[in-house]
Amino acid sequence: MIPLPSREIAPGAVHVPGWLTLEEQRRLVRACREWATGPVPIRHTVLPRGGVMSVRTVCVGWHWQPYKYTRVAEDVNGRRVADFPEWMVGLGRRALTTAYGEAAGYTPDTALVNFYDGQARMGMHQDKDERSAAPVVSLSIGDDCLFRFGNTETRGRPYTDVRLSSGDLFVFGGPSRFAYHGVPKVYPGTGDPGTGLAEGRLNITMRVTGLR
Ligand code: MD3
Ligand code: FE
Repeated sequence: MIPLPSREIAPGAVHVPGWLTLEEQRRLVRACREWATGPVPIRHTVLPRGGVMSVRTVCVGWHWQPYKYTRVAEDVNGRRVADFPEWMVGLGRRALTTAYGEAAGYTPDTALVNFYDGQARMGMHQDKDERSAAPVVSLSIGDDCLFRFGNTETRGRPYTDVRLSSGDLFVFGGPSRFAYHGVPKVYPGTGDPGTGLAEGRLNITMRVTGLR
């Protein structure tokens, strides 16, 4: 096997283009479709000050709402979110092994699934609602996007722009775990319908909440 070339964008931030096979992407699309229907349906998250996120999100394991994790989706329908499946723990460990050469003790317990239509964006933010500094694993499926990876101090420069494509893996650990990041643009029509996703972009992030 020829190892896929991977690129360290910043210390602890490793991009592995084309990591998922088309078959793996198809399986993930199927799983996300199922989660999107319930027990807690996919929705646009409403922010505390009334804004509405342009991406649609469904959570597994723990429900994220700005800015906390709960088992029950009080802000949607009061149901408990779907369990975090064991096969996703395995996928998360494989991702860490690819990026860092080991996955010692990595046990993700939540996944946020974000769906982007052609107009959706995600502003620059840090992920800091987790009580753990364990790495975040990100998987992209469908249309390409422009991903902006910044610094830990400010929303602005310096940042690095990376184009993410279907099947790409990105792992954010170590000094990169609390960096600002965002998605300023999606490129409609660039995805392979063979993934099962006819349009738009799916991003799955696995995390360790540190909660129990
Ligand atoms: C860097 N999602 O769900 S994935 C998010 O494409 C989120 O849907 C974007 O930002 C998306 O919070 C970007 C890349 C990503 C995800 C989590 C990170 C980069 C990260 C956490 C820490 C540092
Ligand atoms: Fe994020």
